[in-house]
Amino acid sequence: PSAIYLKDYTAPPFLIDKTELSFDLDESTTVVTSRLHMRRNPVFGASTVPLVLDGGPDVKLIGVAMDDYELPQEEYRVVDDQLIITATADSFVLTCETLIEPQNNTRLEGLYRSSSMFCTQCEAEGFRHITYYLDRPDVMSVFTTTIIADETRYPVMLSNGNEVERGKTDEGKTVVVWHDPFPKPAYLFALVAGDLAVKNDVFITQSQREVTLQIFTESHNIDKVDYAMEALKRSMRWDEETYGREYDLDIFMIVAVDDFNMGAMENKGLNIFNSSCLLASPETTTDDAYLRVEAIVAHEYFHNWSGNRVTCRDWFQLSLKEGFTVFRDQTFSADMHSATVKRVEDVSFLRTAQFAEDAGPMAHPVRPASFIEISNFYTLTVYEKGAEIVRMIHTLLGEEKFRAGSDLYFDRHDGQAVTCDDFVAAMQDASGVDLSQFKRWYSQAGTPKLSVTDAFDQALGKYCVTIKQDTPATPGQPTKLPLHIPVRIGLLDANGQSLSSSLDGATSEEHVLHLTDAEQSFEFTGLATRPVPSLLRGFSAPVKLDYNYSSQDLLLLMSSDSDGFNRWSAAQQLAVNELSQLITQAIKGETLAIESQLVHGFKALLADASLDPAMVALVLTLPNQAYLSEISTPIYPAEIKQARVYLKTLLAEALSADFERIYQQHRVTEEYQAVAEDIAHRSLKNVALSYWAEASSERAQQAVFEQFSTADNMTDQFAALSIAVHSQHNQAADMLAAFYEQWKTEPLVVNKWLMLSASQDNANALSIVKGLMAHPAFDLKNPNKVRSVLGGFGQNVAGFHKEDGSGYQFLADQIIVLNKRNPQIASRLCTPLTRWKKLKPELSAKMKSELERILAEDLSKDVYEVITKSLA
Ligand code: HT7
Ligand code: ZN
Repeated sequence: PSAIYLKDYTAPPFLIDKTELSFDLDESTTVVTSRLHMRRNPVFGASTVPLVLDGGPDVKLIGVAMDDYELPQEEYRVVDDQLIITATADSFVLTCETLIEPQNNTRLEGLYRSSSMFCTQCEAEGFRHITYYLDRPDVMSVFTTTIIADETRYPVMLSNGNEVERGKTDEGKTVVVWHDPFPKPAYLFALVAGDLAVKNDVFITQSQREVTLQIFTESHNIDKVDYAMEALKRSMRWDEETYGREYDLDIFMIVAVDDFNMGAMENKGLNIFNSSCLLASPETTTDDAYLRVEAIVAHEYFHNWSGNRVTCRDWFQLSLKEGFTVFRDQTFSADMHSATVKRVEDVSFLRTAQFAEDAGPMAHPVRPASFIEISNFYTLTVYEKGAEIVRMIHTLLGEEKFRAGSDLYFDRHDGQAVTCDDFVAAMQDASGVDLSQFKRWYSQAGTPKLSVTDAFDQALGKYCVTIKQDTPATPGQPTKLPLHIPVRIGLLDANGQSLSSSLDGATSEEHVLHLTDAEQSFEFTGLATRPVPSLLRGFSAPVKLDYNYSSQDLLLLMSSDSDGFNRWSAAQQLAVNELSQLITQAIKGETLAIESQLVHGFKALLADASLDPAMVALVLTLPNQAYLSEISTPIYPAEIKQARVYLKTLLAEALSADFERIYQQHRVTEEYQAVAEDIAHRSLKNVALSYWAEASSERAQQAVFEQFSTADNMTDQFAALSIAVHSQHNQAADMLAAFYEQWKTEPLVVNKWLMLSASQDNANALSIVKGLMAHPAFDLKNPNKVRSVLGGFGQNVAGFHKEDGSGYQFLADQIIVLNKRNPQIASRLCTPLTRWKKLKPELSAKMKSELERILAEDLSKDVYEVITKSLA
């Protein structure tokens, strides 16, 4: 397989003004007829380039006609899945008849079966698995879709836009016609047919139009969509109020499907969701999952403007819609709940997973310069770092100018397929802020490191901060240019009071530094004593920060900083410092021992009843295995785990009475509600229980078991079960078995059980995981189940990183099996193996040899790209 390059982009030689599709649905062979109203693209002038349409190996061509003249075999050819027609008029109607086999489609791209329904997934290049087409986002067309099916089995038949006709064929099949008036690329096409239940609602837009809202699921799940429906209405209102964006069709539909490669898909007027991202009920869904449902419903809805009305010119511009839409959904969730909690969660995820991607062999810019398989570029870099870029623009412009920029962007480009440069240009034109250097964020990969030093001149009351920026080399990018980085900063006195200071004539308690040079100094005046700097408040840029904070400074920031994010960040840094000492001791084979300052910090935290319990829970949460691995070179997985367990136990023993008190104080006694206040109490109570259970306390063991047995909601029941499993509770095995028995008819809960079971950290981990894959609850066709078991196993230090390499070998075996069946899922499973260069030498060699073993197979483009780049 070969790469394609952004620099080679050219406009499409042909356009498709109208697309008429007809599907005669059948599980084994569906007949697809397309009538494409095409013309040569005028930007090419008089051209004779042939017409080349994209298809797939699973599309069987029956016949081609041009303006109703059936083309003889010699007038077209199919080469490498492309249909090539040499002689065409300047404008014509092309008719194609193709056959596809939905029930044999295990890739879950194009048209496929999930349970007893038909559904589609066309982003990025799935439409070509349905029929021959110009399958690229800059070809936008008005679609009319006819669905023909047996109504007794498929009473619900949906596509984009509005239903405009319904009738019967001579054979008694039902015919439904849908028309979408908004031109769209093929990746936004959708079709669903099945025996589905529906929940109806309405939304009145700001201009008083009535929009019908419908959520479809299989009938046994329809009682779990109320939360998603409310979240949808909140999202629609928020987008009107925050961005002035109103929904444009008369109907908005969402369908839940069980088999789906990703979370959800924003098809115009007909979103399709992985059921795990839509369904919610107190008994079966945890607080985290409720919040995820709300965020994903919002994300897909927001795409109606940032993605559908204004779409991407080409797939290199993916972050144009994804980065912006993630930023929009993050802000929405922050507005609905606690902004600080949301920011901590988002940053924690970014620093753990995106930073690791940026430091690995698949590192790429937010706007990649090349790819072999675009599905591999739906990454944390494109999504999460892309959102950070939009957030930095927001910081640089301020709220009002940012809104002016987004208004200009939507007005200027409505109905167009555009680039990241167009987005930045709109922001710059509307605000007058120069973003020319800032644009480097889109093209430079790697996480910049800021090294900060400071000096205080007592006589002049002057405090000088010097910041050096450095972005490490990444594949294909050996050297980097300085970026324009907004650094939000505040200063504290020794008592933790916020200090006012002057910088470049502006006096304030907080400043935004514009770091543009490789090294730059900033002078703050008007200070009586040496301050403690609170750097990078709110994580104002996606960078690594290096400043030599003392433990005293960190304790001060942790207790007193007016920036909630930095209070959390200081606690994390203190924990990282202590864990690093312990990891070093473990690597040297020494007995672990530490004089922990965190004990004092936590003690004060637990005594302060005025704090937001959700924030306290986050501060108490030690940096996880993945984050500690990201900041370690080389990685010693077992020693990191040992250090974490040691520190957690030390804190648990020292503060056992405090954790017990907090556990009792924060029990929510009212009926379950997924609202911020209750979520906050549950999170603190369960973090407290997880510590208390680490202390050798009979009462704690009992509390875990009691919570597991009596909980009336999944958050508490699953928290107790996880604590039991991870703290080696003597009833853990019985509890796991009881949990499965209780929930075996609820697939989404069974997935949680699969994941927890696979993550059990013990010597038999591998045989447990093999047993899970042979369990009747497992299904290799279902990505959620594969992700649960293999994802859980990936977090299992003892099992996955077993010294003999058997964990790596097992994962490689699964990748080889899935490579042909579902290339997208197989490729994502490779991620843990791509970190081989960072592991300690003995493990590194074993991982590498598994990558080489995979490479010897006949690989899909998806897996080939990840494996070759990892081995390069
Ligand atoms: N825009 C959607 C991306 C997506 C996708 C991509 C590749 C393969 C399968 C997929 N399913 C959905 C989801 C989103 O970001 O909103
Ligand atoms: Zn998206």
